[in-house]
Amino acid sequence: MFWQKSMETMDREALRALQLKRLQWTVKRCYENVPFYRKRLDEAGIAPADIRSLEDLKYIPMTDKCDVRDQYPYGLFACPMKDIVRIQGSSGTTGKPTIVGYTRNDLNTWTDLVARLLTAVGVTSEDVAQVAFGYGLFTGAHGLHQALDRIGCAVIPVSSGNTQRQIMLMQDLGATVLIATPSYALYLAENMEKMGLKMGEDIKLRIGCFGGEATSDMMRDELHRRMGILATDNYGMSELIGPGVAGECVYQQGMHIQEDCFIAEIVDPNTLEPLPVGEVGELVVTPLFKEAMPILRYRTHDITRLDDTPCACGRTFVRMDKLHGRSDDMLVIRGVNVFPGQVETVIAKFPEIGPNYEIDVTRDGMLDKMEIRLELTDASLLEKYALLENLERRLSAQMHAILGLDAKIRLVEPFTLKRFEGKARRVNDMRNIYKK
Ligand code: DLL
Repeated sequence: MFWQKSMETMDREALRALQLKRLQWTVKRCYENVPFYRKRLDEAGIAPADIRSLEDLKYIPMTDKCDVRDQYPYGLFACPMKDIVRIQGSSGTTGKPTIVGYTRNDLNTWTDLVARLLTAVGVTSEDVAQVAFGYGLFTGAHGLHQALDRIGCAVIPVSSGNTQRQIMLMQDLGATVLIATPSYALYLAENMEKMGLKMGEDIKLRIGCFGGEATSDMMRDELHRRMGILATDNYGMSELIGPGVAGECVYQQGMHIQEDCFIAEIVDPNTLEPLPVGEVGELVVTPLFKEAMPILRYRTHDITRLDDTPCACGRTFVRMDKLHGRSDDMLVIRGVNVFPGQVETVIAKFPEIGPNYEIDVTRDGMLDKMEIRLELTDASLLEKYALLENLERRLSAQMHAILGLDAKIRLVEPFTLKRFEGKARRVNDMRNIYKK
């Protein structure tokens, strides 16, 4: 199903022509309205008129998170405050949030972009949609809410948290679509099971639109198994617009990047040189429609791969893989690069282990130590010492094979690891504390 079929299925040549026109508009808007970009572009010796083809994109300097932070709060805005109708942001891990702004037109385009993704996975005006993202500066709740409203769904803005009430409303109001982070959706599923609720009878959910953090294949299958839903993955970022940048269609072969509104590049995260389609690297995105806060070649620090092979859904937009990780999520442990996602790859092969995990990294003298806590799916295993020992040994060997280093495996009882209402935090790197 399509929301704006003519755009979503545009032929590649027409799409490239549209991208170029919109890129030229964006560069000009930045140059003329944002002193930060004028200086950057002048320093690089680029004038807006120099952008004559999409290949010229590579001459434009990249923008990074620190630039957004340095220009806090409004330094990157390209229009007067009278034209701004919404301010959102994302919580930084430290200090002030990243602030982003929208004009009326920005909000309108954003709403359609998200409506496309929802429609692509089968959401219609018949649906009752429960939004369990936290309402606030986070773009997730408002971004999805606006689009659900535009489609004509009955929107239930429950916000995140208060799990029992969340489930009660889901049951009483007959929600058919759930909007949440995948880790919170799993937590909801666990609680529904504990409450003895029957999927399909007490709970009517049929589609889960997840995002804001990775939905691994394992999580997707688990969410499908436990809730009976089509669990779909959606990618976005506040600085780029919020949700609406990319999302899966029903074929779930990667997330279609909405290329009429974004140019996606993959670059080598070390050299920042563009890589050909099919190579794994850092995603760099240039939105092509933003009036309030245009941003040029934004480094997402998200690691992925583009796939331009045709998709059975008919969309002509390239797809991005589920994220392989974040370049700044990478842990360097005893000189070995480790991505938390690798742990998920291992546990996916063990039915005895649930999808939640925690990684502690500590330093003992000069030596980094890694402990991975994993949750058993069946508590009775804890009484079967030989089985447990065997499981631990197999997990250690697999972790060693995938991560390339030894990690201590600790198996814990079901439902004992921390659960999250928003984005999950799986890694506790305590080495700085230990260094002192
Ligand atoms: O998370 C926007 C969003 C909200 C997207 C709801 C989808 C649904 P930020 O708070 O700025 O924006 O965080 C952006 O979250 O750089 C990724 O590292 C991560 N992220 C977002 N979506 C996914 C996903 C929103 N589907 C950062 N898979 C990004 C993996 C994701 N990581």
